[in-house]
Amino acid sequence: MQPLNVPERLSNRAMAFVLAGGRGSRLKELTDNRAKPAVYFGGKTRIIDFALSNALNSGIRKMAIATQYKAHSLIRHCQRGWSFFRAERNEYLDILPASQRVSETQWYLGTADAVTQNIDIVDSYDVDYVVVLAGDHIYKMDYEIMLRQHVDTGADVTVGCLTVPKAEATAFGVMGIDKSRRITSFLEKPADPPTIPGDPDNALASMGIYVFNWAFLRDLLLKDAQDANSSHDFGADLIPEIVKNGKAMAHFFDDSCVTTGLETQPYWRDVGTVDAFWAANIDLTEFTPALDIYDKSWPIWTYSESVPPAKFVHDQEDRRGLAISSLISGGCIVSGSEVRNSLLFTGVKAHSYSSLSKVVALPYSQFGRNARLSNCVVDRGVLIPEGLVVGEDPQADSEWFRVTDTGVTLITQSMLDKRAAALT
Ligand code: ADQ
Ligand code: ADP
Repeated sequence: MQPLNVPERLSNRAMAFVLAGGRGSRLKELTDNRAKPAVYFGGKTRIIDFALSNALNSGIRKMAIATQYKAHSLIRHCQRGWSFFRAERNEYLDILPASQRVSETQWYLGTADAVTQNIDIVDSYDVDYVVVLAGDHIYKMDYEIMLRQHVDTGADVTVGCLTVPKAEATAFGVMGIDKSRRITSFLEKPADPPTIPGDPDNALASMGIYVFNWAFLRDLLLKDAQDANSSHDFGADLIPEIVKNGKAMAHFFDDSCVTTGLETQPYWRDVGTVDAFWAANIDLTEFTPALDIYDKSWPIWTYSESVPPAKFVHDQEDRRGLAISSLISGGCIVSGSEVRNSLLFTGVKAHSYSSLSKVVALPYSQFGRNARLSNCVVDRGVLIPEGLVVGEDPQADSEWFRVTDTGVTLITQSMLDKRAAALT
């Protein structure tokens, strides 16, 4: 019988190396005690679940997660949610805290150093390709397609890229390419980003996603480790070096993003600021959100607590508990309270006469009686006192809370504690 001509999935011979060590300081107090990849998103998941789910859905069964800044919450989440990989099936998931593995004085320096310090672990996975991912973006992407392009073009590195407005491009690696999509220039976070020829408003930006042949990357990392002038960072050092002396190819996100009929545009968000975090979460409450989190063909896996269903209570004082155009997670109780255009994570309680509008409430936050909040992000476990009004007078709010330029208010427990101490 003729064998079926099914191309081998390259993901079988690849691992994902997820960089999850950065703080994400523009998220302000939301990352005081947790790294950005551990920040909650979308009602049940955390930011890192998107990169890990993309890898899983792409067929990758070997993953390593490098952690550093305030890693406890992230490590706990990955251990609880992502511990189903089985060595007997040749599947691995290792969490690699920066623990001075190489020298007694050094934590991970740059992003490349996070891989260098774990060369032995990558070696032990016995893979041909390494897909380097950032653990801090929200998107759905099939890395198999990017791996295929990498192998077909014989590149040393393939860099994921997308188009961003010129004004935003200062936060990215910005590249120029030729007709074959070979990268001809790469500038890390340029003050004046070069734009796409014929498109003066936009630049071609690196997503911080790279595919390498492991043998090539291994040599390069060992060389880079000896270079006293290097900051040991992919974007600042390694990618520009390959562009100059090797073959670096651009892979367009549009070619491998996963979309459903609901999504009219490829979706990629860096929810790295309080405004962007709030907006991307609130967008999920829209009639047609930009991101389809109900897509069964590309599930976003996570650790999820076992909790009872959300409950809506018509209270004893004849007040209805209701939620309109909102996402309400398990374990929530909305009692005699009105919730509109809001996203409530696990275990949130809204008590009688409270009202919430465009509020992102992280797990186990509670809203006391008569509290009235709009355009807020409320941190995990925060107890909003009875009668507190936020979102109607930004100047008054900013005395105690963090109010962004566009009028979103971030509330944490320590802000409330300071306020309570000052008012008594
Ligand atoms: P940056 O946005 O500056 O640029 P960076 O701080 O390098 O991103 O973080 C990338 C990822 O690595 C994040 O997931 C972060 O959590 C993690 N990380 C940071 N430092 C780390 C360390 N020491 N150890 C382990 N993990 C670490 C990069 C590229 C740009 C590209 C953007 C896209 O340098 O070229 O355009 O990502 O967002
Ligand atoms: P999660 O990210 O799961 O919501 P928490 O916000 O509860 O987790 O905590 C994140 C990490 O920060 C945990 O390691 C927790 O022990 C620690 N932590 C939380 N609050 C404080 C605090 N006020 N001071 C010091 N560490 C804290």
